[in-house]
Amino acid sequence: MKTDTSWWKNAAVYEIYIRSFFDSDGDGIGDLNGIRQKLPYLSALGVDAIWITPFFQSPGVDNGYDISDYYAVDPQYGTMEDFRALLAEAHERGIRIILDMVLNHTSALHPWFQESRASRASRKRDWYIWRDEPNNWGSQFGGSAWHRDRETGQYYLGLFSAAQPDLNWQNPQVRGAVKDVLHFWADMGVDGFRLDVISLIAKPEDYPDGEVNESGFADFHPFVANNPRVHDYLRELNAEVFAPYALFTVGEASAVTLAEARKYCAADRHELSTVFSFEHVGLDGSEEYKWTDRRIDLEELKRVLLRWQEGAEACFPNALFWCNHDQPRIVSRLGDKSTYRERSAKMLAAALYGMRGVAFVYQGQELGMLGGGFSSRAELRDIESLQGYDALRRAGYGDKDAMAIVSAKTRDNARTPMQWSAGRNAGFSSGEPWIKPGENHEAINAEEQLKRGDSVFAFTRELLRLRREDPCLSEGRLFPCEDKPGVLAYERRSDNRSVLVVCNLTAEDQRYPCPEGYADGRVLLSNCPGSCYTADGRLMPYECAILEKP
Ligand code: TEU
Repeated sequence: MKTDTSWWKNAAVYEIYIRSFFDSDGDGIGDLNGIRQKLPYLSALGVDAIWITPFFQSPGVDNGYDISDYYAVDPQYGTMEDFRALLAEAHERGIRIILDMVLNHTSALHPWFQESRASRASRKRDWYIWRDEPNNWGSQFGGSAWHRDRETGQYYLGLFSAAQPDLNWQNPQVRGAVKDVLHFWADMGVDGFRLDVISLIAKPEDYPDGEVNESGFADFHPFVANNPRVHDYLRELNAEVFAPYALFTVGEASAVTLAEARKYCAADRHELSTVFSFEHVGLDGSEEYKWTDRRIDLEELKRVLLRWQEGAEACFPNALFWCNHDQPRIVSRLGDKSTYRERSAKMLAAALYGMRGVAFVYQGQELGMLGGGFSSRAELRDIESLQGYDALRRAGYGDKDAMAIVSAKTRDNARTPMQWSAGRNAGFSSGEPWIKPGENHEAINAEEQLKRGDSVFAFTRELLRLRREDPCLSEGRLFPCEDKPGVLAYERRSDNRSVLVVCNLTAEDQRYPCPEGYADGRVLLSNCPGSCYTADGRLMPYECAILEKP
């Protein structure tokens, strides 16, 4: 039994999208040995843990989020021996490993589903969700959420796609099978799980029609997300797996409110360590219907971030993230893509990781990587984006307009190869990469940034060090400072110290007089060396500073 249960409370967890991280064998696809080779890089950045996206056997319709064998490593990512070697070497370096478990659904090729669909009388029929008639819910990746099975004449629920049938968690045999999977990996020594769309596992008793939106279907989230039974299921997993192994768990909680998040995360409820909520990144509407040109409003963003800090405070550490493998890159979204790229990338890091919680850094974010700049359908790889593009075309958009919308929002933005060097394929692979590398890798890459003291990498490393070593930044309560449009400012206070985080979120100068007591403050971190902010209260475009009260 492990005893260290609190290592994660202000940890830095680095997300690796395995397919795009580093290809060790030249097949154009990242792999486990690729991750192992880059452990020194991750140690240099100073991360406490890595979360690796699914590398289990899968037909790859959703790049591994459609698992056909939870006990096998997909050969394109390596072997079980490779994984054991990675685990051992990471642990030697003090880096923990978090696995990404997709338990809401399996692949349609999983033997459980194959058996379930074989006949209405199958012993595993009830392992999935079958109905005679569909309702009007749409699936996340396009079309109906109900998929007709020709052989048996019924419809099965696949909230994401037909290739990803939803498991029926109400069936105790299903929960037993899920726990077996978790035990298997926990026994091997992994340190935690990221639980894919865990807020969706408990389905409602009935399946009422909803209000139809731009997609031509109704959004299923209001009916499925956070069904009260999800908490029973999580308590069961916690008692039998998470607690006995002292595992860190982060649940991906689509459509979670703060009140719901408290239920998932409060220590006395024994469910999860923390949850990803999407309210801040969903301010452009992407959680409801993604394919519009709506953008995130900065003032709303500030309110949401601060509300989650305040609301989580006494209860659980927030999961702090800007980016993941489903979200467009944050500099492309909220920062400046040209003149102030590095400065805005650093400011965005300080704004978020200055807050209380677990810091999640997505691969390439520490370099200020940008989105993919996709210009044609042929360049897209993601099932959601391909279906989104086709739906826009059917709705009457021309190719250029449809591509403009899809290019800004596609998940492929996050999935272009990690930019290791200015060389061929950004140093990601000696073969043909499965997705096109970012055109900007000559300017934005790890090799170049590692040589430079003022890089985004160096800034991120320093920020993570401060979070680790400064009790005020790890434990201190957060107090928002006076509000001014375009500026995010808050104080962190511990018993005898106070630290100010002040950020100009805009490309314009801002006047924000230095809050009382900080005019002579020591600069712990700044993205504008030589700035006169404490003296004149002027913040340059995207300037940020972390100051310690004397
Ligand atoms: O994502 C859940 C999900 O709904 C995302 O599609 C997300 O909300 C959306 O992209 C934001 O606009 C998880 C995984 O992270 C994703 O990669 C999988 O495709 C999905 O579950 C299905 O397993």
